Amino acid sequence: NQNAAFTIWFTGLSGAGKSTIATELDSWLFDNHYYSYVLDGDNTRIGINKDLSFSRADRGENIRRVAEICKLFNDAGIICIASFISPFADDRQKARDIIGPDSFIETFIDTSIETCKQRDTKGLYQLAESGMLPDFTGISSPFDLPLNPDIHIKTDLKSVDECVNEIIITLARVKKI
Ligand code: GGZ
Repeated sequence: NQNAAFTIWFTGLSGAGKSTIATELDSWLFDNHYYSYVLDGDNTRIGINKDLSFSRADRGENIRRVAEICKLFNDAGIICIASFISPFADDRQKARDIIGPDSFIETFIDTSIETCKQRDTKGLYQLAESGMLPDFTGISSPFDLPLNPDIHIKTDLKSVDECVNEIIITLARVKKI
């Protein structure tokens, strides 16, 4: 495939479904003969970003480094699916600037905080609400709503497959995949 690679940037709360949708999209891309890679907190915060906390400044540095990695992947011809809470609008804008505006597809995985709290797969919301986990996004740290995302997926009433299909339809339109 001759088209330039790009980055699909997922933003959304913890428990919104970013990783699940990212994994399914990654597997669709593989099945359709695209090279792609998922970057998320799990594979970056244990390695290249293990010196970073969840303070305002460290989240900014987290997003900056990840954006630089996405740019390298894209240069190598690989589609990046970046799955980070990335709660601050100015960090997301900086990521767009680093990756290049034509290669950055901001995708808001929009799940209500009530749904995220109900899932609470890792018990982090409960910890945060009891005050034992400071600076937790949505509880004690802000999430700037994306005002003009390239793709807006309202997950609450949709299946994972429906969410992935919506993304693919938009990628087909704007990126000719
Ligand atoms: C938010 C936190 C926090 C705090 C630990 N705030 O749902 P998870 O558990 O598995 O994924 C979340 C992950 C968020 O890392 P990111 O690199 O995506 O965040 S950011 O973009 O804001 O830099 C969550 C877990 O780390 N986690 N503490 N205080 N999420």
